[in-house]
Amino acid sequence: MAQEYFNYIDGKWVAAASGKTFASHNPATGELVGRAPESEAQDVARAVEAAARAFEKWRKTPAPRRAEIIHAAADLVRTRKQALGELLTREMGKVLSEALGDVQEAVDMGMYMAGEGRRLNGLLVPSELPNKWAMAVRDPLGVVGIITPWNFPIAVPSWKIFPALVTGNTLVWKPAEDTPVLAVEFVKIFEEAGLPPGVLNLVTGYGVPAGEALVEHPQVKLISFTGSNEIGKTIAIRCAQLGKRVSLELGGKNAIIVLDDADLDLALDGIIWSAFGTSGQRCTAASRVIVTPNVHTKLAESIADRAAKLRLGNGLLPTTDVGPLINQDAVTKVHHYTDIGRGEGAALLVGGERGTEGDLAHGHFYKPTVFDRVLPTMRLAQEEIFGPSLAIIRARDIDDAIRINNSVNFGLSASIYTSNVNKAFAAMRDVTTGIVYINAGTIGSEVQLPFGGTRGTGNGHREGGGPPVLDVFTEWKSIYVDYSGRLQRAQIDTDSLVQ
Ligand code: UN1
Repeated sequence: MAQEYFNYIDGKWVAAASGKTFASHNPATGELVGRAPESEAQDVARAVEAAARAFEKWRKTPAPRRAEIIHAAADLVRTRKQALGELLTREMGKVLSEALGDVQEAVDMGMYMAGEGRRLNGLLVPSELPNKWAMAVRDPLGVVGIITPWNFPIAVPSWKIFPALVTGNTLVWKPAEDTPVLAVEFVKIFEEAGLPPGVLNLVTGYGVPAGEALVEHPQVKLISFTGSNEIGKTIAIRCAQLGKRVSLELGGKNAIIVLDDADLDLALDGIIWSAFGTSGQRCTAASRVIVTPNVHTKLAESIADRAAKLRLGNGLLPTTDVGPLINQDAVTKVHHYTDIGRGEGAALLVGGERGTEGDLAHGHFYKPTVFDRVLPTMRLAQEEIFGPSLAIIRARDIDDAIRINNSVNFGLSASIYTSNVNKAFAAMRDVTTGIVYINAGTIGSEVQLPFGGTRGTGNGHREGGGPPVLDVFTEWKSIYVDYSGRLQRAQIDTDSLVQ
């Protein structure tokens, strides 16, 4: 019998009201990892009601006390890092070292947000009138709904849960249907850390009906969503109609620019890591290399060479470089783009097919794929593939490269390799993505800086860290205290004050 997992509502582990469950499988082996509740609108409603009941007390709990619980949770994540990492590889597929990094990112975020419990800076500014005090504080929103992806099943939820909690919100979390067991294990940690019942609630299940019910519920004030563009757009439209705040982190089509003066070995390492790490299933993964003429041929050959040597396999094995894709649909999608690339006339250098040899036949594997002679306008160079598929594009010079970089409908991450400091600074100024790397690949954000992007990547919010994440989960409240004891009119009585 497969182990069965439960929703967490009002501090209790409960099945879906319908009793229905769905299965989570290991994408490398097909093994059953567990079964979780297939929640529907009534489960979501119970979770939202529990969160609404818990809100008054939680918002009045002093932030430093809230932060102690967050700190304890982050400590527990650290203690369980190895076990959580192994489970992460089993349920989601990424290689163990990367799975441990995913878990570590949650420790980092927890520690960072625990610190916010004694900060949560507001504003204190002079008033234009005498004997008057002017300040602004952050208020929690109330019940917030978070919907998270499978590719960073611990890190990305931590970017939302920790800041939401420290600022005094209560939450309902709907994790991706591919990684429900990890979500349960993460929530158990908050329970053990002493989070009061109802403050964090978990409902597992599918986008429709569970995620949809969360978006629709009138008591949910914010939807924070990380996932595909298509679903993000639907959520944004619905939230606009319902008058809700929505924070979106959607796709990417990230590029690494390599100029003639770059250290090519360094660039090669960054390209291989950014394109094929996590099997290309990061929002920040590099799916384009934009290279200037003198180094184009050499770089393309070296990339193809290295990509061909990457070993596919189960992420728990130390010999594996690249794990499986999340499911069969993902394999089909990546292969579809191989067909598109061929059809568009790009040159396939390596890969372009499923990995089916030996044990790979039990999982969802796709060989690291590299296309050369890709034109910036091709679909291969414009659309998010979310897999191990890399397009090499030639640019005339740095200006052309930056123009190509900025010409896609995404703007998450970009990188440039150059040994010329002037060019590096020009790129820092002119590249229009939310994250820019100099002489490093497109992946590897840290929690103390904002994470998010421009254009189709989001809607202007930043999560993942840095002080701006607090803006997602709070309302500003400006407070004026007049202690003059008489009527003082702003903008009007100020003239008489100037001598
Ligand atoms: C994501 O792909 O959704 O910069 C998150 C990185 C990681 C986070 C990626 N720190 O690749």
